[in-house]
Amino acid sequence: MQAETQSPLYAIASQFDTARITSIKAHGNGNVNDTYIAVASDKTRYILQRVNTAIFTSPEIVMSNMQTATKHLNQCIQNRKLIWKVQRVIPSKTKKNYYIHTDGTFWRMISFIEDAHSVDILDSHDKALELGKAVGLFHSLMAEIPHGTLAYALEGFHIVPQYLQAYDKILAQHTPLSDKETDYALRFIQKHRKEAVRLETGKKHGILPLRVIHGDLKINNIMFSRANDRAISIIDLDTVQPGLIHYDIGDCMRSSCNRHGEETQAWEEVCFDTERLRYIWRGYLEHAQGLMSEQEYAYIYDAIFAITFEIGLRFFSDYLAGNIYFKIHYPKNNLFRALVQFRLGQSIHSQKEAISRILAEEKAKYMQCATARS
Ligand code: GN1
Ligand code: MG
Repeated sequence: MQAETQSPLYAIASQFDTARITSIKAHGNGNVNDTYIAVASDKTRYILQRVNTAIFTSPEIVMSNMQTATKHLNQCIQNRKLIWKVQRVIPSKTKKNYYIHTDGTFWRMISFIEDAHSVDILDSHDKALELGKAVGLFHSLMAEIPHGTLAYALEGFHIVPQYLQAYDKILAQHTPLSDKETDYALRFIQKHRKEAVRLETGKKHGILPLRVIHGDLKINNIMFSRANDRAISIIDLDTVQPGLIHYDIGDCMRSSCNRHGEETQAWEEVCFDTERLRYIWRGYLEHAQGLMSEQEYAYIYDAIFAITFEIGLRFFSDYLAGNIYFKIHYPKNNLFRALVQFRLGQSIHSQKEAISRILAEEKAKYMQCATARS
């Protein structure tokens, strides 16, 4: 115990304004930051994180965006009596919302959402509905913050043409080995690169407006109550910044409608589950149906395809570049992650009609109910 509390992590945790920290353990499976659970002598649990400053090069912006978002969410909860939990940023003893250690590393502490859990794979339609409601609620509340009040925590985030440019550059420098997996990835990117930029075209033409987005709305950032399986929080507010809500919707759908999860090596079995889509979309519309124009609705299929393509492209580019961005657990981890997304993308592409039909059906149903209610 003595040796344990001498780890530099304890010195770092002691910089935050909490009771004495008595235990620290690694937590979660984030791909960029290092995350720990710190328990204090009064039994309160906290999340202690080292922010990856090679990626978030202005971490103060991350923290100030996070505070703007959490302040607004807390006000909404109080004023509208919502059943929702928001992570609190714990101040440092010098009253900052972060601590920079003597070795230059950047740390923050946030409250732990108790009595809740996240999932990597949805096991029921009820959870899918709940997940959609959570995302819709989050978007509708964030839309009340003018996007110009937030700075960019990550420039270029989700901008597919920029990821393609970076990929072309990497490819010009490294000739990848020819094997079945790599060939599949190369061919998929080549075949679909034109379709994957549609959101950016919509943005350029003024059809898709900027709003405040989450930026990383994948399935395991949504928390469910242990008591009743209601979605009660959305965590990981690192990338709250101006963007297209389509990025979030795409990210949510690609991560939630893949029953094999993001980390499987059985990539050839991956497919996009349209029934999950139906329930998530239904839940989303319950809270957010008034947010988008008809023209914006017309880009939802494109969003699902584009973000799946984008995440695959980023994994594959990182594999080719020598795994410098995403943490890996085995040498070909990023290659297999990319293949999972590309296979999912292929499945989305081949079900375009069914996906578009489900999106339209649910929207029409919602509109009918809304009219009947009014
Ligand atoms: C990264 O670290 P994590 O899991 O919160 C990445 C997301 C990807 C995700 C894929 C800042 O998020 O964009 O969708 O991995 N975050 C950043 O699992 O690049
Ligand atoms: Mg994240």
